[in-house]
Amino acid sequence: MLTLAWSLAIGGLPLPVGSAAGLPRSPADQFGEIFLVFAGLGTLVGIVVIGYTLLNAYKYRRGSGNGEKKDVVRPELGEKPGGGGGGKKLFLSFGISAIIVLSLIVWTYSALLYVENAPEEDITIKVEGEQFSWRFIYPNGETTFNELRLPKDKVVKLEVTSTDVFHNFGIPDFRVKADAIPGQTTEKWFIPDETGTVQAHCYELCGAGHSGMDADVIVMEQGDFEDWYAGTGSNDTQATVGGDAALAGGDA
Ligand SMILES: [Cu+2]
Repeated sequence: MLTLAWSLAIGGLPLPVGSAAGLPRSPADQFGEIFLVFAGLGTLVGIVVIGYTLLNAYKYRRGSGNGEKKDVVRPELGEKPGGGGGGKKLFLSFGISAIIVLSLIVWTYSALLYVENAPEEDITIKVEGEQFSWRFIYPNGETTFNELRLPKDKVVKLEVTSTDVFHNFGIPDFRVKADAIPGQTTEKWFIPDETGTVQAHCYELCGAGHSGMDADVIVMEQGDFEDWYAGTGSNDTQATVGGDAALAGGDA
């Protein structure tokens, strides 16, 4: 109960539910919020601890007259110190710490569960890593190399894999990162919320050309994207064949 009250109290954080615009909250928003809460609480705890330390260092400085009462019974050598209020302070500080830590675990876990449970996607794009480039395959078979076009404010699902060695596909601006492993598919979802071009990189050392294994991620207005996508239907078969040919020729 206390845990829940606390998690609701931290900055009045919204629980992970849909945003006002009808779009689900994006993983980038979730991660940003987790970072802010941890950075904020860390700073707060730091200020309290360092502030209290400095306050006492000043209060009990030499010559201040504090802490020098003559009637205090000090323990003799080998004797257990008395006092301490029956451990109330200790109990309180442990209690508060436990509530904070447990609340953070519950809240962070629920936020990450939300990211794990992908909503209904608007478009699914296959991503294939191959030394040393990225191949993007759209639902209509259209295949592009090192260039990923996306519609703004749509739920995008990526199915990431590799045709040779381990790679890792990441778009830092959208907080997306997915292992690209041969024979496996890693799914990731996100919502591109700004038009423009950002970069995707490979995040797994995969060979001599790893550092140049980048791709342009071009986020377009929905209308522009639909126009572009409609124009790609004609080379449907060609694109698929091209993709297969490139796949077969991958080892050459
Ligand atoms: Cu790489």
